[in-house]
Amino acid sequence: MRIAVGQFSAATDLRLQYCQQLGASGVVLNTPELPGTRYWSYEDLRDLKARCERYGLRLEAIENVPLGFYDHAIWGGPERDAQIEAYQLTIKNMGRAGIPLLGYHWMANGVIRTGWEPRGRGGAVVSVFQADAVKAPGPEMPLDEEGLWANYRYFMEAVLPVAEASGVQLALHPDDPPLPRVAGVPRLFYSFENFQKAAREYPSEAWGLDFCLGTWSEMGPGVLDKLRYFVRQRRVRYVHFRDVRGYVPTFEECFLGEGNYDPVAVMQLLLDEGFDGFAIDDHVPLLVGDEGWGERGRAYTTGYLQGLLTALKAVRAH
Ligand SMILES: [Mn+2]
Repeated sequence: MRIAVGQFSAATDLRLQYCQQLGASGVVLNTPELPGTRYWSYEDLRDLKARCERYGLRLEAIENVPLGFYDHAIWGGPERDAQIEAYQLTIKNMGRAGIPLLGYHWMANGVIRTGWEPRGRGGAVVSVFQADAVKAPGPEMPLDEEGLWANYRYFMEAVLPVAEASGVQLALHPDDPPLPRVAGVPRLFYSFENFQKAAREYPSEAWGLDFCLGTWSEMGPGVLDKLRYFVRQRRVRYVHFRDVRGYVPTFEECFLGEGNYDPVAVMQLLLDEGFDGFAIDDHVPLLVGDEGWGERGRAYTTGYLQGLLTALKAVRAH
């Protein structure tokens, strides 16, 4: 098990140097800034990986292609087949470039928050969600949960075999916020039951999870049991370490250890179960002086995880 740093899209020298300074084992690029309006080329992916490696960082995963690469696949639009073909090409090119993991989600309208407010410790700025404050109803979606399932199956049937043949694993992030419908748009991966159902349908090694502790904990109590269930099934490819206070329909993000779960118990569980993937930061509270990506909040989170992992390993070695 190792600690990487993620949630950035431009692999600049300064950013990679910063990750190296934090002592990260690797990085996850989130929707990397690469040329291409439908798919990413082998050459660009190969060069991206080489850039990271020049800083001693493993490119652990790419998280999310632009939503415009596969939005029609999610809601069943006219470009669906063309998008799926291009998505297959991205997977093949990732495999050829030696990038083993592609994170994705199945949200037609993405992550939704109703505010960023100084509600964290000492006035740290955190994201907030209140279902009754969701404004601007999304576009009318002639779609329901069954339709989302059907589109998901259609997509998986097309991309899973390509992922298997390419040596690439797919890692599914839960819908955030995990509600059956947000801003008038239906959702699919908002419950343990729906994840279980998908896991049963896809026994493939290429079907895995980006287990976002924040989002999973927003669903309600018992996040440790859900994590243990999927870790034991060898489905968890990596973990988003982010803490949240409260459950849907109302929650706010917070510093690790202040929210819905005990980070020590989570790390202990991962070690006990022999988890051999990695953990990364996710959203982080913004500290004084932070803006944008939040270097200070990320350094805090990454150091916290590294210290926790180091301490628990040392205790086990005795
Ligand atoms: Mn997440």
